[in-house]
Amino acid sequence: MNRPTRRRALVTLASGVGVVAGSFLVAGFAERWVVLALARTLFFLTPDGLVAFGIQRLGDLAQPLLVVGAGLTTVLLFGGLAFVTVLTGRALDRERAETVFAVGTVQAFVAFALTVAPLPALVGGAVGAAVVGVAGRGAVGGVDVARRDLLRSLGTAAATVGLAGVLGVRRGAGGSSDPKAGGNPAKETSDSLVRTMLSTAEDRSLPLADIDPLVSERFYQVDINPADPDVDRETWSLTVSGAVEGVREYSLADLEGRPAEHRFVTLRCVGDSLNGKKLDNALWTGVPMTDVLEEVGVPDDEPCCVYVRAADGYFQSFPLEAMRSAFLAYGMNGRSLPKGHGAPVRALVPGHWGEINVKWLTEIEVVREEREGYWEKRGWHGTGPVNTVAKLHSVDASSGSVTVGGHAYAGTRGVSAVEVSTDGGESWTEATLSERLPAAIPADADPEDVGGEAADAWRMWRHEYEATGGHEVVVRAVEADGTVQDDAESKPFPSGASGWVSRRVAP
Ligand SMILES: Nc1nc2c(c(=O)[nH]1)N[C@H]1C(S)=C(S)[C@@H](COP(=O)(O)O)O[C@H]1N2
Ligand SMILES: [Mo]
Repeated sequence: MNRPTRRRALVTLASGVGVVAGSFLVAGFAERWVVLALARTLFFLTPDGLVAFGIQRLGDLAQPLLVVGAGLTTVLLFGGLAFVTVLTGRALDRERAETVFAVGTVQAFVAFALTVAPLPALVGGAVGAAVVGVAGRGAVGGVDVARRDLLRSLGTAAATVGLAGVLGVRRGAGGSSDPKAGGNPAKETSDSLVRTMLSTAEDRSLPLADIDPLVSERFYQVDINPADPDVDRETWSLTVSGAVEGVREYSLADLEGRPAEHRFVTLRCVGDSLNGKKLDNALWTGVPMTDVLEEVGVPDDEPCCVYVRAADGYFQSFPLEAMRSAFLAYGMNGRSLPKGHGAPVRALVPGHWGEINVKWLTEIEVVREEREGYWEKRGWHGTGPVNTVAKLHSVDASSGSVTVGGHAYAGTRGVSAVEVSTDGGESWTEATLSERLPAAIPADADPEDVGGEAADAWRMWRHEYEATGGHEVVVRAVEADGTVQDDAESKPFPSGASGWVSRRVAP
């Protein structure tokens, strides 16, 4: 490549960067951003087998890598378009202004084809054209491409990237109206019943270093797409159809107008590693699914299953029996359901792996045969009940004695004890266990009525002891019926991690 061509290639590559940054200025980190639109397209074109392999191999890195890969591909794509347009302009002996305009038009057109969003596409094309435009005659028409042409282009592209970066940080740092599931919600909500529930959870949490109390401060998030879908609360609806006596469609107002309840429910992802952190608990507000199923009428010959769809293209199928005990949640910790956790409405299915707790829910179809869900098509088996686990996330050896602790969860089987061994599994002691969280309660109940026991919530455990040398701590949960957690070890893929968590502790 001679020098002018090399410089011209760099100018047009900078133009590709300009498109990416310009589109981000308007779209933000959403599907309307060219990079995520391309990521989505690439993801859909990738065979399911390869996706499954990638996710197993890369785990939590898969999604960031996909975004970075799509980002580079987008820059190359729009840079390439600009390069070809500039060469064509030169060959046809076009005016400089004409070529610059053509660059922007081609880029905006292709961006629109990818995103189907006019504004991010237009702004992307405009910045792409500007980056080429500022370069001067040489880069577009003439033979010589001066150094300053290149510098101007790179400077313009870099400035747009900087602006997009600042805007992105602003948006991320509370610029959005979306409430995050963090902080101390008990102090913010005006609902006295919710406040009572949340402060009960706070009071029952065990004092342990480095871990969340009984209501998670940061609730994990697992999604098939890098960006959450934008679902309009006003036009959103949930259709319940299939093998039912009468198909019905519910608006958010319909659901919010029904008798509601508050429930503590814990979620765990089937992809969570044995001592991983994809296990969290919240207080949810919504309506029991039984009420809805009664209303649509399920025939007596009992269809086996449901098939559920969501606004992000996600789908799952699981037993109708599990759906009967489910909950349609539109609130979380006293606020409306955050976008990242499925706004406006998600399903919560007690005791089952996270994946069937479908977010951004739009359709429930009662069906007579089991179908494959999104993850099942990719080799997972995560539609059943969770495995029992006792996590070990808190180790504090800063004062004379050692304190270990964590959360334990057994789905609807319930945790009745956690046993700890500090000698690698030779001998076992019962740990201190947090009191059970209170049971589900109607939203119009009196705060005095808070009581009973949550059917599907984790507990915290804590154990303090004296130790001198390094040693192996092992923990296991005991279910409510006395069953000791299985010690057989398995990896998360395909049906969830199992085994006893153990960790070396050196005081
Ligand atoms: N629509 C939709 N629902 C979804 C998912 C998704 O990608 N799309 N992910 C599922 C998975 S794998 C899990 S573990 C839980 C996680 O819920 P959370 O993100 O609120 O923690 O949501 C489930 N529901
Ligand atoms: Mo999951």
